Amino acid sequence: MQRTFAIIKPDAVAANQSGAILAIIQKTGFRVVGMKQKRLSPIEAENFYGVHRERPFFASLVKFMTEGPVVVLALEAEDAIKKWRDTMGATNPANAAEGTIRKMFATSIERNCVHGSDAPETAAVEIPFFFAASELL
Ligand code: FUP
Repeated sequence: MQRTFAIIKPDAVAANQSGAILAIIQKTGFRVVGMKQKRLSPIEAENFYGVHRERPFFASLVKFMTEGPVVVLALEAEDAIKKWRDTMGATNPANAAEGTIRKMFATSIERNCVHGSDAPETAAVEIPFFFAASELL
């Protein structure tokens, strides 16, 4: 079993799509190990996306990620990291495959409705960034 970290981003929460996305998550066979709705502070968003600090889209990305509440999730499944990235679809919804969450709900490369860890080392940082051990059930 492997764990990954997911975010339902502000665009999807504001559009009341959290339930639909959660239904896909559960139907796809993930166990929800941790879940909460919160609003990211600018510092949290900047640190979470720290690897992108020098990229031209960084300020806009931080503004987007803090514009309203998000749902943060720790998900468990066999091969969870790849499984969740396959379920999300490509970063740019224009390139996302039919049936993926980003194809269904994302409106642009920035407002792309969900996040997922890209590697085990990333998941190992991202899960404790948002969850205390006692919140992972
Ligand atoms: P992903 O792993 O699919 O979330 O994609 P990246 O780590 O490459 O990018 C992280 C986030 O930065 C994306 F979800 C959206 C944002 N981004 C942009 O806004 N513009 C870009 O050109 C690339 C990424």
